[in-house]
Amino acid sequence: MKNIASFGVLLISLTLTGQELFLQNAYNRIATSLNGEWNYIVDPYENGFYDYRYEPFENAESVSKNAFFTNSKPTDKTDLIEYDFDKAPLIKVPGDWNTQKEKLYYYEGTVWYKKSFDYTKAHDSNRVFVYFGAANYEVDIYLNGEKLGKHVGGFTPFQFEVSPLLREKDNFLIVKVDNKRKREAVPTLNTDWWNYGGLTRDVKLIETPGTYINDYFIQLKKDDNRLITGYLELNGDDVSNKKITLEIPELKLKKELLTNVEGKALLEIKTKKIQYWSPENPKLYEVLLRTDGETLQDHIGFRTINTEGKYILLNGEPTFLRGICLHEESPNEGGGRANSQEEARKLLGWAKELGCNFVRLAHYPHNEYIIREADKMGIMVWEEDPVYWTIDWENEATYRNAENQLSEVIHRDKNRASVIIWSMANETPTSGARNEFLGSLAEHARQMDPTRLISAALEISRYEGNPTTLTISDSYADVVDVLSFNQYIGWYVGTPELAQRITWKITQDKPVIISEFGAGAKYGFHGDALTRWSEEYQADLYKETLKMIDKIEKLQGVTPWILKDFRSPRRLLNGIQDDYNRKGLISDKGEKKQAFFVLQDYYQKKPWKMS
Ligand code: GCB
Repeated sequence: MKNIASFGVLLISLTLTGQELFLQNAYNRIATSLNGEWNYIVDPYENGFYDYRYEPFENAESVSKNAFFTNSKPTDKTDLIEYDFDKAPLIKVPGDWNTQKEKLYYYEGTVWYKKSFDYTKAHDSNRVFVYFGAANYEVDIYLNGEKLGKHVGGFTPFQFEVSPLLREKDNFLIVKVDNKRKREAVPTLNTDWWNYGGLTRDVKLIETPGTYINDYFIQLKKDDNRLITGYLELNGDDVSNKKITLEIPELKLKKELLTNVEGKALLEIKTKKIQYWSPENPKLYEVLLRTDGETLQDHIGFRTINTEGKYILLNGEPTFLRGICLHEESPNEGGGRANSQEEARKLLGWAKELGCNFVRLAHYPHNEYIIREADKMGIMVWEEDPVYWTIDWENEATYRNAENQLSEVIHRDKNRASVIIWSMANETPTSGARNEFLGSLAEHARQMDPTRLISAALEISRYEGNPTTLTISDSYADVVDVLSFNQYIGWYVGTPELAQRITWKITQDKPVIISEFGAGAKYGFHGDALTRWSEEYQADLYKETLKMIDKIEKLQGVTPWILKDFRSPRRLLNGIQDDYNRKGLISDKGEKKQAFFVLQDYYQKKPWKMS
């Protein structure tokens, strides 16, 4: 672990120069979608990657035709080639393989994907990138038989430049996707969600001028609601001393900036009459960025988010976060990974119906659609690095991986007003190595983004051995801006009546969020309030818990677990769970359970503004 700090510095500098990361605002760029049907080959032994001595084909001097990424065909009838992408079946991208193909429901391993396409650039000097919204978990990518690169981490975007390899006809893009779980990975072997594999988000080709706007960060300064700060950054051969214009027409604001030798221009703009983004008024301004060669459009909201003592201040006003946790699971019949704007709208629509102004996107970065919709709908967002439970804290590569995934999500969403909290981890066991690991992550997040709050979902402990007095004794509480913790009194500990005998002793002078509580209930199963799995038990637990947490003097928000039932291989009880964690307020088929209305009622009565 001793070298973690220096690794941190290295990655920060790569991140800040934008060398390793994808371009900003892929969402609004000129793009050609590669979504749709791809050919796929299931390859559990990775026969298309390794030879029979288990040496990677790609390391050989002359690459065998049996390497799948060569997409070879027999040249005559005597030729022996044991695969053919064009005869392989089709699978939909974006999408997980588990819910598309019955045979792949439990599959964890390698699947190869192939897409053929033609492409003509608008201008010869333009550059073209292949951009993936995400792929779970580890991918090797090849275009026309050449390796473009590799990416690790299942929930964040990555891109590769393809300009030198691209031809007008018959390109073939081949991706080896491997979702095997590994102890040293992030997340590790054990999670409470389905390990959906595949090209789970949009894939597209993005064309830019030779020198293009690669990155920008445009937000209000944390402690000055009149000052827009950040930077703009070019990428290309000729980035120095170039003019970039930033325009926000509605604010009648137009500013010309000149880049430095690194292609970067720092931003500091004083504004007057700004309408601040908030759940009541999710105001987004059209922002235009122009160079000689391109115009880029975005919609950006401006707000400040701070803490002061026990308060969370949105635009300077104490605000209660009326939240709910979400997994990135489709709200539609059959579930699976959500990956569309329509699904994002439906999920956030349910959250709105509950009365939420906040969602906790657990336990990994969700797709960009949901963040963009939250911006438009006025829902504040908690985003989380997939550092979950028992990560390999001593392993430097594990740290680099966690930090890289954090960099990628901050990089993607740093211009979104809805995002107010970066969460470093969920329910991690305290130890020196863990504190160092999470400490470095928080430092890294603050360096990349000084405008937002840092948190992590922690665990509770008993106060000086007293079983009914609870406290937070985790020293990571000193690092975070918002003190969040999960607790399952009444479900994993006792029955709901226990909640009324609990006393809380929270000594830290920070805002408190209960980041999880909940109980499993099968929709339509009824019993009395003590019958496990009944809707009545879950509803009663919600009532008792909400009464209990209202007594926490520093409470500034709550995100119960969870909006909708979600698939998990840890949930095997036949007839009740059937592979689903049943703590949803809504069933996997979209039916609302009684507890939904208990929470809705609580939120209707809860004032937004705290005093
Ligand atoms: C937790 C975890 C969450 C689980 C939940 C449960 O504490 O953070 O990922 O799904 O409990 O249902 O047990």
